[in-house]
Amino acid sequence: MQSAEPWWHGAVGYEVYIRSFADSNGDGIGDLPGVITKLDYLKWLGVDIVWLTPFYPSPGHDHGYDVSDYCGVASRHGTIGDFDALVSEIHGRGMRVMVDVVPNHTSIEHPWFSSARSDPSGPERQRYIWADPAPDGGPPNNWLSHFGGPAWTLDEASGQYWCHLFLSEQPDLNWRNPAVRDDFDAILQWWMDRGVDGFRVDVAHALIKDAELRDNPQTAPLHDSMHPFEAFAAFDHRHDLDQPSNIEIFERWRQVCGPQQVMLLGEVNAPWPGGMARYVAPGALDQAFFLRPAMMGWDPGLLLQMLRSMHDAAPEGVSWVISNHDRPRPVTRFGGGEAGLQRSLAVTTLFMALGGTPFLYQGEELGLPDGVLRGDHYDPVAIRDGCRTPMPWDAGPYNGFSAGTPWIDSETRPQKQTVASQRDEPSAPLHRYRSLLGLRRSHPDMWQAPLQWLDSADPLVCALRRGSITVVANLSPEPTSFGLDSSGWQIVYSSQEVGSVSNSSDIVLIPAETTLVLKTS
Ligand code: TEU
Ligand code: CA
Repeated sequence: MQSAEPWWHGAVGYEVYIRSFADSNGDGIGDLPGVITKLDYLKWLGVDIVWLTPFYPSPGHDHGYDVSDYCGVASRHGTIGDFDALVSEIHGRGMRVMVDVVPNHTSIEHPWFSSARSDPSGPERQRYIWADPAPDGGPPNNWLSHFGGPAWTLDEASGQYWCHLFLSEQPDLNWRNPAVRDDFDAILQWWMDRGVDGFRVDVAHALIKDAELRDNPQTAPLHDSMHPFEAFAAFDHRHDLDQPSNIEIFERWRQVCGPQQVMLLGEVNAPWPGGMARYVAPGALDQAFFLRPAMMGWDPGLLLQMLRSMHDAAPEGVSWVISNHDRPRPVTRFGGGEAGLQRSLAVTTLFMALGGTPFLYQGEELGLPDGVLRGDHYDPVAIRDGCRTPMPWDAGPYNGFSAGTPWIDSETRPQKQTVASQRDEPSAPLHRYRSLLGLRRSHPDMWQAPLQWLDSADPLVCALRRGSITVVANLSPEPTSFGLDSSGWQIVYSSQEVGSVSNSSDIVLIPAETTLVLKTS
């Protein structure tokens, strides 16, 4: 039976980076039983969807995004019995569970790759992308890996290169091969049979590659000191990313997952707004993460411009985030300290009034800056370690994350950054986020009523009305006033303390870098 509204309308999601969330057995690595112990917290916070990052068997070159068995649980994260228990505990609390599916590449240790590599003339070979060397013996084309160096590694035995848009230990699947498509249908079905409510699709924009493996045009010079992401950005990725036939794969998945039942949420990094919107057209993905706000520094003019155009191109199709496990935390990116927190909250408050499903990344609700590493980098591209340090539960050893030694060596967080301390402090970020999540429940107009943008002369001010709710985001460094068409209003939420506000006029005063949610009568 199909209900009129997809179940995720009005929902708020929460990303659990499994390695660093909660360790139940003292081996220093977060696990599924650990997540179970924190579900009451997530429910209390107001989370509707729990997204679990990969917990599948994996040699761990990319912390689980190199999968060697798509239908299993790595012993470091628990057992399949633990997974089933977690699903039932999540459902028992009226929440939903989303798992990651990683279709662009497998682990180098996946049995498919072992077969493909060992028998160059066998049918299994075609599951991956192989090519002969260029005439000079080098890589077949100029494609780069996101993580540095060429996107090709030579298999000496066969004399051919395999393609990998990430690490060499993450060989890319050949999505032009029907066998690969069939396998993933079965993988989705396998997890749906275990009760998952949605899939987050890793690098959804990259599955199909140019059939002729043509060179990408280079758009900027390369130099040795470039970070891999900068080198990657020095090319026009017209032949390795965002090929039009990517969408066919998700149209097929839509059939497998059923309309409006199992949510398909893509990690899509395509040109916006039109390129992004194609992935969430009817019959394909339900939503796509719009990751730009999670990648940028504080540039509110650009942020608001992207937000308006992206929202209008796909009003219900964008999942709004400023944080995930791949980039420095927003408090840090947006200027650090109180300013970083205030800006993060102002933006997230605005996100709560848009179509699509906003997601928080673990610890965002505590206003955390990046963690500070004590040892070497663990991440192949270094910049992702600071957001992956353990979730600070309390002021005990390792902030209560583990009774053993955490997999990542980082400084203990100060007490006021912990869940235990913030729960007892009504003015702490945790309570601000909790009230914010609660708004979607107490004021369903915020996501249900038709959205109408309100004019503002200032490009750093964004205002919208949805039924009885008006949201005004003042992202400028100066206070501002905003004219309403009614003098009957009250503030139902403010992203920071605004003190006593007179509501006897039709002008509302908004402090700098603050978003207000108003109810009008
Ligand atoms: O990230 C994909 C990814 O790295 C891109 O979004 C990239 O950041 C962007 O294109 C910059 O050019 C996903 C996972 O979230 C990440 O943790 C994995 O390492 C990666 O895929 C590979 O599976
Ligand atoms: Ca553990």
